[in-house]
Amino acid sequence: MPDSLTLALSKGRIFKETLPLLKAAGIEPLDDPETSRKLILDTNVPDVKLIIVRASDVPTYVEYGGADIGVAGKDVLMEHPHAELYEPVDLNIACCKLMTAGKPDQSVSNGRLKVATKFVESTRRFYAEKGEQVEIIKLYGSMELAPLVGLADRIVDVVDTGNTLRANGLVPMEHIADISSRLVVNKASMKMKHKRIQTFIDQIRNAVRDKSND
Ligand code: PRT
Ligand code: MG
Repeated sequence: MPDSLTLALSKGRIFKETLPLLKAAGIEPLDDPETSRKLILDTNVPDVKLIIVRASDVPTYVEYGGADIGVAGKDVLMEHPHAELYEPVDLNIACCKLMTAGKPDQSVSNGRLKVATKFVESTRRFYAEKGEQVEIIKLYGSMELAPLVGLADRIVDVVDTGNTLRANGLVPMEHIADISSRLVVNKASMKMKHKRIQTFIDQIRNAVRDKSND
């Protein structure tokens, strides 16, 4: 179908916080990804489908046209600095901060700081801008563990309440970036389905604005 739409979302907080915005655009999924095993969800609009992908895979699906539109955290987008994507709307959802953290008592040993993170690109850029040489250790999750077992001096992770850091005896240190989720759009889709996608973008933008005026 020439003007059908496929939207890529991740389960969890992004899905939950995107739902009310989709609803304002007249789109409601017919299944709940938390209970269904389906990865393609039909919606009340016959030619609009949702695909459920890993948060960090959303830019890839949208860039290569596996989906026309997606919702991705700015933290994830900053790891794909050369992705060919439009980023038309800041959805102001799933907000958090990208930060460095470490043990409170730690005096930095001489030699290079070891920094464990899944955000390698942002971490590299942050320390490069400070002119500090660091060794970056790539992890895929549970970064908080790394300083506790001596794998790293610091971590770079997204922080919301800070409870996870506190529970592991770590403290937030430097603020790297404010993070929220963004609408991203495939460039070819934007050309080929311009009217349909522009209408969707306008509806989402209005829903974000209405929410902030509540
Ligand atoms: O789970 P998966 O590996 O597939 O990906 P993901 O963990 O990146 O996905 P998900 O769904 O957890 O997060 C999606 C997006 O939500 C991220 O890309 C961020 O943009 C945004 N977001 C907002 C957060 C948080 N808040 C957040 N608190 N992502 C992760 N967290 C983690 C945080 O790192 C900590 O481990 O949640 C934990 C609790 O945070 P505190 O500070 O409240 O304790
Ligand atoms: Mg997660």
